[in-house]
Amino acid sequence: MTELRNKLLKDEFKEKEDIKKFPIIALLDISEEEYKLLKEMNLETIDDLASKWDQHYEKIIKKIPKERVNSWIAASRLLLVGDTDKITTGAKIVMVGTDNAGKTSLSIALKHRGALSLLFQKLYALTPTRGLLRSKIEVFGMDVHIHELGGQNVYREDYLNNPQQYFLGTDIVIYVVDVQAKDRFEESFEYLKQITNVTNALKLKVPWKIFFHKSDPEYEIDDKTTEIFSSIIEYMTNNSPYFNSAKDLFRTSVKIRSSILGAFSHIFRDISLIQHGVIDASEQAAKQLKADFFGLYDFRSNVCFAQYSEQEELEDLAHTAYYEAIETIVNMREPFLRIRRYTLDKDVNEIFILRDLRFGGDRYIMAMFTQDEEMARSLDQDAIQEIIEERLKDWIEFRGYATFPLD
Ligand SMILES: Nc1nc2c(ncn2[C@@H]2O[C@H](COP(=O)(O)OP(=O)(O)O)[C@@H](O)[C@H]2O)c(=O)[nH]1
Ligand SMILES: [Mg+2]
Repeated sequence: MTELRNKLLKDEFKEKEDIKKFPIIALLDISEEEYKLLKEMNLETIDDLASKWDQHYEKIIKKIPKERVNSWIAASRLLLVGDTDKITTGAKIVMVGTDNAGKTSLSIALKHRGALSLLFQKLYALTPTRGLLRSKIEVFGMDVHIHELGGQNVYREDYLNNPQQYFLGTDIVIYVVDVQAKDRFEESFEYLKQITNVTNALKLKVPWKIFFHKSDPEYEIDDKTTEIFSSIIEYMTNNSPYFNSAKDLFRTSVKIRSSILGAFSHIFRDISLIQHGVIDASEQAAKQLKADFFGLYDFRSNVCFAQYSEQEELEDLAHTAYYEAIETIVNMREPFLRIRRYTLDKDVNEIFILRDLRFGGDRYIMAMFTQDEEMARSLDQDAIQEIIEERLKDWIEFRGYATFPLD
């Protein structure tokens, strides 16, 4: 705990008692001017920020970048852990879309490990979900409940008539569109409009994500489809306050599993209050490991929560390499290490290293790309463990306090 205080507070506050009453300026990364703005909105102490932030959130983020505000809220919550244990809630994702869009397949493909042929056997055998299907994935110790709303007409009416029953307490809504089902675009768009209408009427401040799913590598999108997509994006931009087409839109396919892993990982990082701390820590770990990509994956769900990438393209490649590597591991219960070489454009050679790690009672999988032969050869398990532990342990320990319930 003291270590956390050191990371979050300015020097002069590190030794003092009664954090609750500290002025917000005690936080390490906040300027006088920003503090003044918060004070004008009646947020003065760490306690105010941890417990009353939501009353002023919309106003504040018009003046100060949301990422900064989120990191202060997270910091104050973390500092008050103990007083505010109840904030560990886990997260709830609702997945919607017409039947057959691929909702069930998405979470199966994300979690699957072992031979790829087995995955496709599973997906092939799927039958349309009836009514509500609940499943759970674990993302860095946080329970994430996925509620899939079966898409047939008979059920849709119920969601639209009793939206509170299905949507209250939701952290994210994912709308899944089947890009290959051209004859059902109209219907899918109509359903999306109906749902956004009811959630808007409920005043649910939920971030929406759109998956253009079944974007298989060999499938070509025609002009008419592109047009429909543009109208969906335009509609969402105008009708959902939190929708940002630059980051809330994903092309996914079970045939490119990295697309699904990438999408879910982005979403979790995005809703986490501690994202900035985690990004910084990941970058430091990467630098120390001389890695061009560094990722820490949750052992059970595969979601990559902590990530740093020197170039954006490496992210996809890393997720692909990750799946390829774990497909070959027969016994995941035993400690494992995988090393593989990849030649990229311009004769750049990247060494991919994958290994399992433990923090506390939990297991993680670390993946990295490095061009440094010497580093790759000399890295032993303890060294990696030590570096990551030093950089990321606090964040991992407090991850559960860092979900972002917008409502
Ligand atoms: N080509 C292709 N088919 C998919 C993809 N994802 C799912 N499917 C297939 O679409 C069908 C419906 O999937 P399902 O997950 O049951 O849809 P849900 O009704 O929305 O839950 C199944 O036959 C899947 O195998 C994908 O990315 N590409
Ligand atoms: Mg289903």
